[in-house]
Amino acid sequence: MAQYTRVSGSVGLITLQNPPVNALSAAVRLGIGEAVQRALGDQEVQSVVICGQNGLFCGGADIREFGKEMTGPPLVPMIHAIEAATKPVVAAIEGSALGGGLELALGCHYRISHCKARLGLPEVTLGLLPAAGGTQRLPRLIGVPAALNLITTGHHVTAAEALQLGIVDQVTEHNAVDVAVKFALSVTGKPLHDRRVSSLECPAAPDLDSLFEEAMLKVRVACVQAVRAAATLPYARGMEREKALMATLFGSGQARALQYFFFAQRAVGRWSTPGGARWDTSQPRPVRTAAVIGLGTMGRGITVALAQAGLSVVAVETQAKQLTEARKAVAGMLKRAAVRRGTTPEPGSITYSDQLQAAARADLVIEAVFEDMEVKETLFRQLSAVCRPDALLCTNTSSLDVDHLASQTRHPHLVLGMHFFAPAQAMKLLEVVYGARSSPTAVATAMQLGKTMGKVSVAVGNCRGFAGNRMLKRYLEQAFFLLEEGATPEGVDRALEEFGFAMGVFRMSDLSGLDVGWRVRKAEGLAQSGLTGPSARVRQGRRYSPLGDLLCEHQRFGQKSGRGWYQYEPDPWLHRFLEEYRARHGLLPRRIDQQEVLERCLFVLINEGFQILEDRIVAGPEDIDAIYVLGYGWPRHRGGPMFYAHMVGLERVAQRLEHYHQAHPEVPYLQPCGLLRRLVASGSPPIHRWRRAIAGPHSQL
Ligand code: 3H9
Repeated sequence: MAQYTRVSGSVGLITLQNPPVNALSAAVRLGIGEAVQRALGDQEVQSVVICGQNGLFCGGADIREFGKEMTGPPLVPMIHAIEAATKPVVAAIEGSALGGGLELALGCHYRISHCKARLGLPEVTLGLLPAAGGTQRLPRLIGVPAALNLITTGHHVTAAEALQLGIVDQVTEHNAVDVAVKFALSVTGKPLHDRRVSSLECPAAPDLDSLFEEAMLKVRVACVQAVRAAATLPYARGMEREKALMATLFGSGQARALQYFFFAQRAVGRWSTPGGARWDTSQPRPVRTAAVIGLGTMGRGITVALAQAGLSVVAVETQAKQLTEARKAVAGMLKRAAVRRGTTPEPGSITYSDQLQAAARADLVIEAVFEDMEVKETLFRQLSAVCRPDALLCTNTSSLDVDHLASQTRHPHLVLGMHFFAPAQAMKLLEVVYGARSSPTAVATAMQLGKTMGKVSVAVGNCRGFAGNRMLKRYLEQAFFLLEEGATPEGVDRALEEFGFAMGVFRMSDLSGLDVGWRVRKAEGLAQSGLTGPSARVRQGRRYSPLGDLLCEHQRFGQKSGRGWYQYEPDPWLHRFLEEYRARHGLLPRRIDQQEVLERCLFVLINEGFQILEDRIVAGPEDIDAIYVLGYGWPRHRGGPMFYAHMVGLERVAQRLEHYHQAHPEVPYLQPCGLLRRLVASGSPPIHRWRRAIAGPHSQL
């Protein structure tokens, strides 16, 4: 909808009304078109201002309409009509002008922006391009290099940057609508021919060809082609090109995955637990002071993330040397972040101590000490004695039992996992792990704190490895089995990297350090040295690969020791080692193609994802996808493992798993889990219907 009023005697004010972001839905497009006609036909009106209600100009096209049949008037002719108007039209930009919202503003003759507004063309992040004239008008307005940069990265700019670039005409600290109305009165009757961006010549840039060639190498080809059309063709032909390119993108799998992920990231905020706690019925408690216990790599990152979120932080480390080093490291991280943002580091929000007692007054405590149950048990008992009785006690464990830690305290309902990902100050993902006794308020508080830190928080039930690491275990296991059967680390990594992972599984393990998993496997009784014969490759009655353990026994811990799955200097050791290992265990190497690598590694991970859904560890597939894209490097343009399964087809995933299970009956996780089989039997419903299908006693399966 769009509301039309007349203000200050002669200004027609059009207000976009579609909460929460005034997206350009069919009704809004219709409303704007009608309001523009009214304003232009109103004899009393000399100029027009377009704004959005509730301090937000417009978040762009309504993404929920994509993929559905188009209804309502199209955007492009509507923007043309605004630009062609003979009365000046001024955009009053507050909050955001993104995508189609900015394209609408570019169709106006003037743009006034509030100083806190952000502007951008983020379509590329949804697998699209700005197809309401954005690729044609922006280069004409600000030149090809700057426009190419904004369109191909999707980056938002601040109002000050937009002014500098020439996107907006004026920036104000006051109410942008009031300023725009005054401005509209001042430009009444002025000629408009040089204010219509589509009629401007694209500013000349030196060596345009090499600029486009270079951009082609780095970015989305369609965006570059569309901007090239702006630089080389008349406006009308450029618009045809923009439309044709958009049509090729619109139905692509990438665009569908990126749009799905846009909503998935937001859906995880509407969390629920099997116990009935929900985001909309649970009130978070305010957290003003947080304590971090243990200032190793994770503790330091968490301290920085909390301080940057404006909390007062008490950072506790009992080892003097570590405390001194941490203090320096944290100050360095804050300084670097401030330089990046062009601000000065916030002073005085962190106090350091070598005494646990310093955490006594904190609203919430996050422990990030060594990953060892005994150490953590003792700490939780001490915290329970030292801290306020209403303090939330959180553990940053990546795998240990949250319920067990809760049982060490006086108030188990206030104990939770807050599983950060390294580097904690930068990674977007936070797993909030609730135990059997965690209260809804505790969950809501940790979820809210994650949001305050700029993270996407996902509520996850307590189980070994929670959601992310539990799935990762199956993926790693298959990668090891593939090596046993004849694959090489290079071959497996190549397949995964071509799929879209920034790093294959072995390169990733080398980076994070092989000794970490080895320590965990030793504690679980899985890593045992000196075993020979068939028992060397079996644990707890199932196939087990000791390859990771053997590498550690050879002091190959990954990049930190100069060697892991890869040698960082010429060294044929690993291939010889694998050959000897296969010969010792009577394994005949075979050629393993990329398809098998992907299916074995990814489908087993997806299968575990279905099991996690069935176990009600998370509430829906979006939770798993958010975890995998934001925490485990799953390529965003593939939407996440569960969305990928939906795209591939559940029947195919189940069939291929069955096929591999028959070939490897000693690997039970290759057998399609119950939920996957039931979904296939019920006709493979689309992903947005899985939640309903899983939902307990009312299950439709
Ligand atoms: C486009 O414009 C194509 C054009 O070139 C035209 C081609 C012909 N549509 O993020 P939030 C929902 S493509 C529908 O939490 P914030 C969102 O799902 C579009 N819904 O708020 C959430 O719903 P829920 C290019 C949208 O204040 C709620 O609004 N534009 C849209 O943190 C609140 O969202 C973009 O890519 C939308 N366009 O941030 C901009 N946008 O409450 C996408 C949001 O049910 N939007 N929703 O979970 C954003 O970046 C942020 O939402 C914004 C506000 C910065 C605007």
